[in-house]
Amino acid sequence: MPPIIEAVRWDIFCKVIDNHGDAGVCWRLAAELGARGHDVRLWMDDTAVLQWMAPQGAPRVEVVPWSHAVPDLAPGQVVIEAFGCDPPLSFLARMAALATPPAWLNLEYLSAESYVERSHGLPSPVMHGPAAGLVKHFFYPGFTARTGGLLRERDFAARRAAFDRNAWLRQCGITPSGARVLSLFCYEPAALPQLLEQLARADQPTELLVTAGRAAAAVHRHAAQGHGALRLHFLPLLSQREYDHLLWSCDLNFVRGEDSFVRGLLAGAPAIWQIYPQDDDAHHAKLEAFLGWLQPPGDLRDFFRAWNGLTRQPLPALDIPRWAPVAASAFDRAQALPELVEELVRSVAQRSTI
Ligand code: TRH
Repeated sequence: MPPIIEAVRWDIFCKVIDNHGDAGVCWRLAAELGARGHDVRLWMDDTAVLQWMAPQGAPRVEVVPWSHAVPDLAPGQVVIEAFGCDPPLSFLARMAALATPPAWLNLEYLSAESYVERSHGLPSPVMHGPAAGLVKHFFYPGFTARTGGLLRERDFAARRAAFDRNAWLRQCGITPSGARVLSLFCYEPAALPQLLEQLARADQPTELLVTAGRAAAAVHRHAAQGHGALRLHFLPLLSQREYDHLLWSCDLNFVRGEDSFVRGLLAGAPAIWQIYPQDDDAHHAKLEAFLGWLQPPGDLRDFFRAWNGLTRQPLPALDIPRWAPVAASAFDRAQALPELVEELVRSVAQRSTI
């Protein structure tokens, strides 16, 4: 049995590049470490997003504004650098000066690609700068037993079991009826007008809950109001907890980026992923790798590809009853993956004398 570390202090560094994913992943990790008894300092260069994402804060988590004037704080026993964001030089110097430097992990992006298993846990010796001589290690979330897995809060199942879907939907002005309920969190997919048209023309009515920000702006550009069988609801920015409630309430969720994508999988209903687009089209291989893991039927695979602009084929018709068992199986498999916080703690314990 690998050694398990006692509760220690973690420093998590997060730079907000764009969108909400960097902050979303780091906040979720910090809050879950706090819930498990660890003390966490979350260093963020832009904390504004937390006002709506986590207005309630979290026990044992202190947010440290990360600006040019770096606070003079002694490093904790573990340093997490999220997505290669380069902690401040003065902090690295303090790490190197310690008799027992902190365990240092670079938390990477989630992918189902095969390089993840190869790269997970690899050392990256630091050759230059104030941290020269220290070694950081890569930590990759992923979809196999040989990766860092996915984050699942310890209280996830209990929260889910206590959740009242109908009451939550009523708050949004939706009374349970024969309509299917969908949520939309996306960038600006070229196929969005097709989706709206498909829903408007369908035999079955649809309540579409549109998240605030880019998704709402994109829908506004194409359909200020719903028509035909489509009813639109524009949501405010939700806290992460409320966003889970949205996902748990819907028959199908459109998700994007990384964190909402994982939450969509864990919600257990079909989740259509818009992957974060990259200039060199690296996201194409990333999407295909995930489809390899999901093993969807042909029309669902085609839907993913068309939604992400990998093909110009028309969007297939949404077929929630047929896609639901695929989502249920993905949920079971996601539950069986390593749990990310446990894996982080385990990997720190293996590499340090803490
Ligand atoms: O916002 P994103 O597109 O973030 C992206 C990706 O993470 C991408 O990989 C990264 O490189 C880029 O940012 C910089 O999607 P993501 O990852 O799903 O993050 C959204 C977060 O916002 C997630 O934690 C859920 C949360 N959220 C809320 O808390 N309330 C809301 O109302 C909504 C819509 C989302």
